[in-house]
Amino acid sequence: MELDLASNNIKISEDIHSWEEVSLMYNSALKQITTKIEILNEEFQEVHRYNPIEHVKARVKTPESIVKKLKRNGYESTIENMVRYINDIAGIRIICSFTSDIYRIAEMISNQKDIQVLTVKDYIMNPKKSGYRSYHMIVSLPVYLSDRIVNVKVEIQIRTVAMDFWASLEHKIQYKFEGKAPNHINSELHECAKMVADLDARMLSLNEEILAIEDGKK
Ligand code: 0O2
Repeated sequence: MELDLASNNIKISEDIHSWEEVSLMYNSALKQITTKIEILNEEFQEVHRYNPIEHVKARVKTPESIVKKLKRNGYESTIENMVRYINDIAGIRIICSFTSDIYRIAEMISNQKDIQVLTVKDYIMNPKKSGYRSYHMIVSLPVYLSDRIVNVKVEIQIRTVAMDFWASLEHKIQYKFEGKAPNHINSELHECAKMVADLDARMLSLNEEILAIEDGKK
């Protein structure tokens, strides 16, 4: 039997009864995707003598923050609504050095046959009003259980070290002020976001120059 937790037209109540079962599916999906990413990174290191990925963080969203997000979006707190409306119950964040690595990694992930890309939000090409920059993908992948295959959604956020530094501080600030930070803090964050974008661009061009020099020596 194949159960599709990644589709919006599902009747899951008879198949999944508890948070423990939901959590098992999402944890399994995260394990699979983490392994896939490790393999891609190791292969890249082998072929190109260079690691595009600095580090990876994976987490299953806590029931408390799922309930909060459901409430925020006007949905009742049911298992069915969690699975249907919350796209980031399983989340993985991939941190790399350069913006070019982000697109390279996104392409490598999309090319995997058993991964279906459901949506892409490119907040690098189109930063959020807050100044937030990152590349988001919602993907679906099959988890093989003893008696069924379950397609599970995972949110993948890919960003540079600098983007991650900014996003962590901004998240902390918004949490502290419950989303109503004073104007001068928001505009300072906006300025910092511009500096981060500039830093990323300059570091990338510096790296490309170094690579070109190395290539010239071969
Ligand atoms: P938390 O607490 O980090 O989990 P969707 O998830 O697609 O249904 P949304 O919010 O439209 O809904 O998706 P989007 O824009 O792709 O954002 C998803 C996640 O990206 C957020 O999850 C944050 O982790 C991160 N994010 C988005 N915008 C910002 C921002 O302005 N600043 C920071 N620091 N992070 C951001 P959650 O569930 O909102 O929050």
